[in-house]
Amino acid sequence: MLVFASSDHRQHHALEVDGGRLIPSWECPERIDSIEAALVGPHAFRPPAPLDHALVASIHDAGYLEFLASVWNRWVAAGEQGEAAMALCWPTRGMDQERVPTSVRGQLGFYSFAVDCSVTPGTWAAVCTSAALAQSAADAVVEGERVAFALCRPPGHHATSSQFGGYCYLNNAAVAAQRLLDHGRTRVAIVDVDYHHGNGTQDIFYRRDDVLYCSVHADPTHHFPYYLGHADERGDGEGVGFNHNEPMPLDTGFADWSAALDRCLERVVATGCEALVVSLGVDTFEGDPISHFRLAGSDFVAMGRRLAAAELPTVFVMEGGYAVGDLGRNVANVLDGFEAVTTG
Ligand code: Q9C
Ligand code: ZN
Repeated sequence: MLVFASSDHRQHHALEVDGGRLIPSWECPERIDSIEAALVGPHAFRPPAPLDHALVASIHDAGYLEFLASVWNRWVAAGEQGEAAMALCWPTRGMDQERVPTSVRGQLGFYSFAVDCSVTPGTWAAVCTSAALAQSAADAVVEGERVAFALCRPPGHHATSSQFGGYCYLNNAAVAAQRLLDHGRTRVAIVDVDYHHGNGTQDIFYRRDDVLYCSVHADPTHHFPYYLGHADERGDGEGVGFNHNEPMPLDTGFADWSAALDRCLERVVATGCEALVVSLGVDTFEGDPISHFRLAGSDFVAMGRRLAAAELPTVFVMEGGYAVGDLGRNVANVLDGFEAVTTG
């Protein structure tokens, strides 16, 4: 399989607040080392093409992009201390959610939704390359590849058009889907198999009927991102019927999980999608340190087989997965399962 990858992700190594402590983020550079080590050999690595900033601007708010590009330098210029720029206050109920603050601290809250996500000196460079990987994998599929894999880091599915959070800054899956639409596909499906609901992806496409968003994830009643991802969220306006959520309980194993995936894939077929973007998180793994599903390593092979059975040109975009020691094998299993179907 074609794998789009870059070492630029190393420039991003953030901090997060977890359990009342400031720790190095679970979303760490070693994740990519694990995946690259498992994919080298049978898979062909390619660097990304330069990022098409107009493509990113069709997904994200102009003010947000300007903020992300400049926030680190502004943080330093404001005399702030420490290794990372982090938000401490957000415009929630009862506050003004329209007026953009002028201060860097005010803007950090305005343009984010969770304290698990901070900005470091190399964050902007890393997130641009991550989005470029998704763009390049989509281009490979446009040019006729059956499947391509974007080894994105940081991940993207929690990023909304104007907010970072959940380790995500730019929405790589949305970039890939939009690229496929811009090159002639009339309807694209995003199937999100990450443990967490992709609130950003859902929100970006919620009022549109050209992108079907389907997700199997931990019930937001109890799990991050808490405030989106319920089964009754089906789309709005033109987008009614083009959003499909499968919230699952704690300790869900592959039998129930894969039945939910199959319901998603039935929606993909029923809505006439011409291409598939998979938001590939493997934090559904039983050994994941921050998640609570029970998928075994071998289940990821079966996952890949089921995704291939949709018989659509497919772009895999890397999302979560934090069991660093097993991460590479779990990802390789998905790709191997997919290729076992497509190459007979
Ligand atoms: N105790 C993705 O998988 N909260 N993001 C973690 C840890 C945020 C996960 C708290 C989890 C975000 C792409
Ligand atoms: Zn996740």
